[in-house]
Amino acid sequence: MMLRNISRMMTSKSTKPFTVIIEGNIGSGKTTFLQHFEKYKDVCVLSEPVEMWRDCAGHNLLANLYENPVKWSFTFQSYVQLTMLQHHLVATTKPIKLLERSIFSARYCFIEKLLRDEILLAPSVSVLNEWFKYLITKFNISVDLIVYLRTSPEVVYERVLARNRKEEKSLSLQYLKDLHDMHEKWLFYKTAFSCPAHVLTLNADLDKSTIEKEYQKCQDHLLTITG
Ligand code: DGT
Repeated sequence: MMLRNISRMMTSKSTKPFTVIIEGNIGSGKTTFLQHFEKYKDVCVLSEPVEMWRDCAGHNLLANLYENPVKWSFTFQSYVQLTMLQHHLVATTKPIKLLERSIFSARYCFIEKLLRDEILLAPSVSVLNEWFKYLITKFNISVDLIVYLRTSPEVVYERVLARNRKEEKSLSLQYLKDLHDMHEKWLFYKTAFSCPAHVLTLNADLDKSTIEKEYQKCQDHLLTITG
């Protein structure tokens, strides 16, 4: 069903790449997923702009965020929104474009959580939201498929501890549980916000040695597009 839909889209006259956003909790394996697809010549892979967040004209906004969320969340989310928009707008001649996260998860998961925790207050969220609505209507940032790397919070917590990213030292299991719930409501149960595309859910609790069969499910869909 899905394959037929994608093929139909690709045989239409549009030359826009088939655009896939890769979503999932912190530590769900988005980077590893993207690395798997980097080897295909028909796929344009755009990793998340974390390095830009660590160096905005010399400022480490990611570190600022974790050190003092009340002070820096608005600044951070503003920059995330800009850098995500830039990724959505990257042009490619390749038929498939994969993006790590999106302007949508920034708005629907992270900003929403910051609002619920009262780290961002309603007026600040309103400003970010007005920008969000303006950007998604004025720019062509349409998405054709969402790959949801579904995990359990306990598993990603272990991974976050193991990778030991210096900015993330204060990340708690509770934070990951809350963020998991935001993703679940948006992408799995579909009870919060709208999904900009069909969602393909993969079991991303599997470790690197067994996750290939999950990647294969996505690969089957995508590589059919290029014929
Ligand atoms: P992966 O490959 O699935 O392990 O992906 P990560 O964990 O490297 O990438 P991601 O996007 O889940 O998170 C990178 C860091 O940036 C992490 O500390 C969470 C933070 N982050 C990403 N997007 C946002 C956002 O919109 N708002 C906030 N507050 N933090 C964000």
